[in-house]
Amino acid sequence: MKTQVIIIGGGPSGLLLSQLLHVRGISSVVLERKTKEYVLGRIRAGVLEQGLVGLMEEAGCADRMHAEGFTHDGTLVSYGDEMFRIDFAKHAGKPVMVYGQTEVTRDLYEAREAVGGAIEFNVEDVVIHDTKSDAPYVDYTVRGEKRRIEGDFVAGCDGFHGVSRQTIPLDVRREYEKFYPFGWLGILSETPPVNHELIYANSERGFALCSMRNAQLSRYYIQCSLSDSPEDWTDEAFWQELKRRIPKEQADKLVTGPSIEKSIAPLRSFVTEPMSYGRLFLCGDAAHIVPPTGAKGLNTAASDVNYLYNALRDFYENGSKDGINGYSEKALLRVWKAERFSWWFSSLLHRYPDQSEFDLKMQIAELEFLRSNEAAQKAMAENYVGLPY
Ligand code: RFL
Ligand code: PHB
Repeated sequence: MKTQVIIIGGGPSGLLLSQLLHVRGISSVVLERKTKEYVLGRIRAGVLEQGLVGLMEEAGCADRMHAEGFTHDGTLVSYGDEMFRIDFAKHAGKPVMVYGQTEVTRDLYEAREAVGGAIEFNVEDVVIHDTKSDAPYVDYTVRGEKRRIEGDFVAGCDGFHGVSRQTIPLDVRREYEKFYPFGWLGILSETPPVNHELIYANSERGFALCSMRNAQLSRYYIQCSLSDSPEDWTDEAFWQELKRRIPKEQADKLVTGPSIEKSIAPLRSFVTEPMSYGRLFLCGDAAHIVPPTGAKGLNTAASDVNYLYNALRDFYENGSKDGINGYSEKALLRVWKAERFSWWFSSLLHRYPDQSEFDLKMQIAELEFLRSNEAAQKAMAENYVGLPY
């Protein structure tokens, strides 16, 4: 089999890239390790930057998002019973879109299927070859049958546990990593959200986040111990703990109900450099991970896709290699800024086991500075809605 761009991974990065290339007449094949149902079963991101919304529009996949998504002009930040709002519209001139990653992925799958886009599911044993040449190829297995696909380029969109990053030799690759000594316990429940905007809460008992998917579907998170498992937490215990971590005024109006999903995610910051090796280009979680505080994971994946898509267009439409040669450097500049913001916002809101009394005072001073200083609010808002591509 032959194509122009071989895409490893059928998550949001791989599907978005594939659909954008299709719009420009560039062919691709997506190789996905799991089934479509499995990919759509993962409950993940919920907040989209305008950059990603724009890419979905360019890909011709934004109609349902515009019909069903919610525009948010600000977010609330609380500490104890204190609460203040960061106004995105005022300070950054842009809103964010609340629309689940599951729905983004579903829309992209539908668009790929509608035009007969090639996606191979259940692929195993993916091995990427010859990315330093002009003719890379990928070997893989489907239901025991060995297959090979040849292309001009390989896009590694296979997430943190994929093979693409590992294809870059260790003497070329440099990895930067930070672990956080806690996780997020998240639940999805068919209840109306406690507030029409998100609430990021710092409390003595640890972080909490009130988010949503729509008017009848809420997503809540609480900071938990890394040794906890979701089964340790009954729904009742979760709601009780959440109520203790958000301002009383909010806790009193929280509508609780049975969870329909409950999971724990560890928090980590991770970046690999470079993000390309010959004709292999890494996008999204394959190259970097952020802690979810600040909602930058999917959005940073989208900005990588934006740079790679434009670089490939420039190659096929104008014969220019400047974009593909500059991809890694350009993508990393923005990646590190998203890493900084996610690390800063995480540090501001969580309880760390080794925090001293002094450290706690610093957190509160920083929160009060943010609450009272317009320049700090502007910096926060600009980062949250997304730095320019
Ligand atoms: P994905 O989504 O992991 O998709 C990679 C795909 O590659 C497949 N794969 C392979 N395929 C073929 N061969 C192999 N060897 C393969 N190995 C893996 C996998 O099956 C999978 O389908 O990566 P991608 O596309 O780069 O997308 C990244 C996003 O999923 C991720 O950054 C976000 O979900 C992070 N994130 C959030 N991001 C935001 O922008 N806003 C948010 O509000 C937000 N909230 C979150 C989040 C992530 C969370 N968790 C669970 C990590 C909340 C949570 C709780
Ligand atoms: C979510 O709705 O899942 C969500 C929202 C904001 C975040 C992280 C996750 O910062």
